[in-house]
Amino acid sequence: MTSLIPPGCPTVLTEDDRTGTSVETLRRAFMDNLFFVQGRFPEVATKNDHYLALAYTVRDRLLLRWLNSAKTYRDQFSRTVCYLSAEFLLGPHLGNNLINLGLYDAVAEAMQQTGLDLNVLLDQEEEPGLGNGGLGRLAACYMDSLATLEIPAIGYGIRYEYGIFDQEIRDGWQVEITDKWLRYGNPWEIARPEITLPVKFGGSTYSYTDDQGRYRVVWQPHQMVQGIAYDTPILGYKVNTANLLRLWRAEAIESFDFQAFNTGDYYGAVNEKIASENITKVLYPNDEQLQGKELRLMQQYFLCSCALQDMIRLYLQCSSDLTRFHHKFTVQLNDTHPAISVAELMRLLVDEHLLPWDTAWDITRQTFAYTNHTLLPEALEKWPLPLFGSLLPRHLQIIYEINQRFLDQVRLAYPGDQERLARLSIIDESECRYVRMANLACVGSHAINGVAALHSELLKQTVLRDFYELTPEKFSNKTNGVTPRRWMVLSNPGLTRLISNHIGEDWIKHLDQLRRLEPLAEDAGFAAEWHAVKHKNKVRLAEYIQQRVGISVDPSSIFDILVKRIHEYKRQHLCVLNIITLYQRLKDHPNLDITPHTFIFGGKAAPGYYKAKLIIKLINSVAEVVNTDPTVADRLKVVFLPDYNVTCGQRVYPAADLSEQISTAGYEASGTGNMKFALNGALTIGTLDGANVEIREEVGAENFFLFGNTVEQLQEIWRNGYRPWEIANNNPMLKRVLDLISCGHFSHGDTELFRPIVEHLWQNDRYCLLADYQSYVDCQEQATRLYRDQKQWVKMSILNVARMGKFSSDRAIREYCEDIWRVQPVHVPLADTSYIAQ
Ligand code: 7GP
Repeated sequence: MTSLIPPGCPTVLTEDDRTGTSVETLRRAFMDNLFFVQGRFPEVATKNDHYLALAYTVRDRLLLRWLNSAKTYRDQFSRTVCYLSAEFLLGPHLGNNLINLGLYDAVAEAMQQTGLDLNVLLDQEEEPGLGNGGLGRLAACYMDSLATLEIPAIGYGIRYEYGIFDQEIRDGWQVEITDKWLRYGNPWEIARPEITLPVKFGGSTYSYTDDQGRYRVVWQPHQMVQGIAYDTPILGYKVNTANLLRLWRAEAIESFDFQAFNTGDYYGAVNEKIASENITKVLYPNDEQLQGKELRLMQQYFLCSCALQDMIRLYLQCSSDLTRFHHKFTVQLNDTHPAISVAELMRLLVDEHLLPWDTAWDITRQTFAYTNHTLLPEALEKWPLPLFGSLLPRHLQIIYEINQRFLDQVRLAYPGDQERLARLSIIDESECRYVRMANLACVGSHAINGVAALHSELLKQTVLRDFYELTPEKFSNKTNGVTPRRWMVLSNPGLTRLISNHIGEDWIKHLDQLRRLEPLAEDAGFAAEWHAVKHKNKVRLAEYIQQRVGISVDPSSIFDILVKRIHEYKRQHLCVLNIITLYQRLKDHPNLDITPHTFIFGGKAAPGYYKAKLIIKLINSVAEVVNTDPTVADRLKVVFLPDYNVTCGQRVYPAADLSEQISTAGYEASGTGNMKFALNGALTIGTLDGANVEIREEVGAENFFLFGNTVEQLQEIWRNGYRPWEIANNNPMLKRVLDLISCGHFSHGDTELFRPIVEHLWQNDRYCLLADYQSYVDCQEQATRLYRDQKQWVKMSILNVARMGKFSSDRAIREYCEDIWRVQPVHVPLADTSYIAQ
C-alpha cells in the first residue's frame, strides 16, 4: 500500500483536528479555523466568517484525500485523463463536498451545537460560474464522475476573474451585472505560484539548420505572459480519490515589466501588465454563438499552451521518453474551444523537444479526442486567417503543414473530388479565409463523438459528414449524463431519503439500481410518501419565489418549468404562445374548469443576442398581465426567476411536475436539464430532440408527453417550402394569440415592442414554432388533464425515476473510459494520518 508515512513512524490512528470526522472534532476544528484562519472571536464573526471557517474545515479533509491521490498516481505513473475545457460550471462546493465526504449530517450537527444553521452557511457561498450552460456544466458532472469511479484525471480550464454575469431583471428586461465571485476569497483553491508557464503571442518566426543538420523553427513572440496554476480538489463520492482541477490565470512576466521600467516607460510597463492580465479577466457570455474576438482566441490558446506544457512537465518528472506521452495522457477536447491544442502539441514536440514531425504527429493524434456539442452553424468556430496568423504565426505554419499532408491523403482516397477537398480542408478558402477549428479537431483526434444518439447521427449526416465518410471508425456516440450526487442527493434530500429507505443507498453510485423502485409504483403508501416529498419541495420553491420576486404561487397547482439558456431554438416563446392560449380561453370562458397552472421560467440571454433578451421581456410582460387579471383569478401564474444558475437549479428541479424540453427537433444536441428534471420525478413534455429521444425510450412512451414534428418531418416541410403565415391564417386561436401580442396587449399598447418576434414567426419562423404550435397546445392540455388524476401522475413519476438510471454521468464516463480513453481505475488507499498529526 502506498503511504505518506516514513518507515518507522507509529501507525496508531488518532482523530486529529484536520482529518477527524466525529461531530466533536468537526466542531473544534471549526472553532479553531474561525479563530486562527479568519481571525475572529465568535461574538463578532459574520456569516461569511462562519462559512469560511467551515469551508477550511472541510478542505482539510479533502486535502488528505487529494495528497494521497496525487502520491498514488505519481508512484504508479498512472494513465490520466485530461479534460480540456474553456468552461467548468461547478456550482457551490461546500454542500457537494459534504455529501461526497459522507459528512453532511455530522457537520450539520456540529454547526447546530455551535448555534449555527448549516443551510445559512451553505447559502453564503458564491458559486463559481465559470461556464455558460450545458457544455460547462457537463464538464463539472464529468469531473465528479471521474473521481467517483476512481479514474486519475485532471481538468484543465481558465480561472476567469469574472464568471458568467449575474442577471437582474429591471422593468422586465435583462440587465447584466459583473460576477465578482472572488470578492470574498475562494477557500477551495490553492494558488501554485511556483507552477508558472510562459505563453507567447504574436511576432514572427525564422528557420535555420542546426549543427546536427536538423531544420529548426524559432518563434520570436511580440508578447509573453505567464500562466499561474490554481488548483481545486474534486472529490469523488465516498472514495478517497480527489482529482485535480487546474485553472490558469494570466499574469505579466516580471522581467518584461522591468525592461520597460528601466527605460523609463513606467506607464508602458503597467499597461503591458494590464493587457496580459486581461486574458483571463472574463468569461465570454455567449452560448452556442461564435464571437470572433481576438481576446477569445488568446484565452483559448493560453489555456491549451498552459495545459500541454504542464502535462509535459509532469511527464518529464517521471520519464524522459516523450514518444510515449500518449500512453500517460489522453486528452478530451470539450468542443473546439481547446482545438488549438492539436497545433500546440505539435509545436511543443517538434520545436521545443526536437521530435521528428511524423513521430510528433503520431503522438498528437493518439492523444486527442474531440466531443462536438452543437450542430448550430453559427456556433462552429472559425478564425479569420489574418487574425490567427498575427496572433499565432507558428501555429498557422504548423496547421498548413498538417493540412497539406492531410489533403494529400484525401486526394488519394477521392481522386479528382475538388469540392470534397475544399470541404475537408482545415482552411476555408471561400471569400475571406478562415481556420476551421472543427476540421482541425477532427484531423488531430483519434476519436470524435456527439452527445446523444440522434445528435451523433446528425453529425455524421451534416456538419461532419465528409469526415465520417473518410474515417468512420473514429466516430461514436456518448450520450450525456448528470451526477446524481449534486442533482439528487444534495438538492433533493427528501426524495433521496425515501428512495434509500426502500432500496438502500447503492443507487447513488449505481444509478441503474433505481429500477428496483418499479414495483413500488403500485404501492399506495409509497406513492403517498412520494407525493408528499414533491409537495414539500414545491412549498419550498413557492416560498423562494415569494421572497425573490414577490409573486405568490399555489403549491398544489401544476409546476411547469422551463429553465435553460434563452435561445430561439430552445423555444421559450413557444411556451409563451401556449400561456396566451390558456389566457385567451379563460377570457372567453371565465368559468372554464382548468387545472391551476404555474409556469416558471429561468435563464440568461447572451448580452448581445437581442431576440433572446426580447423573449425575456415578453415572458415578463405576459406575466404582468396574466398574474394580475381578475378573470384569471389565480388559475394561471407566470414567474420569471432571475439569475438562473446552478444554485437556482438545485432549488428548481426537485419542485417540478412538468419539465419543458421543447426545442425544435434536430437542434438540441442532448440537453442535460431534461435528465435532472426526470431524475427528480418530473414528467417531460418534449419533442423528439437530443436526449429526449432516449429518455422516452427508457421511461416508456406512455410516461412521456410527446409532441411536434420529427427531424425528418421538418426536413420535408422545408423541402416543400415552409409557409408559417398559412398555418397562422388557418388556425384561429393561433392567429388571435399572435394578434394579441402585436396589438400591444402585453406592452401597454406599444405595437412595436414585440414586432421582431411576431413578424419573424409570421414570415420566416426558422425554428418552426407555428408548425408545432397545435400539437404542443394539445399535448399541454393532455398533460394538465392527467395531472388531475394524482394517482396516475405519481405512478408515472415513480416510473420515470425508476427508469432513468442510464442518464448518470457515471455511465457516460465508463463509456468514454472503455471506448475512447482506455483508462482503468486506480484505487487510492488512505494513508495513516498519525504521521500528519504528530
Ligand atoms: C450544449 C448543448 O446545447 C446541449 O444540448 C448539451 O446537452 C450540452 O452542450 C452538453 O453536451 N452546448 C453548449 O453548451 C455550447 O456552448 C457550443 O455549445 C459549443
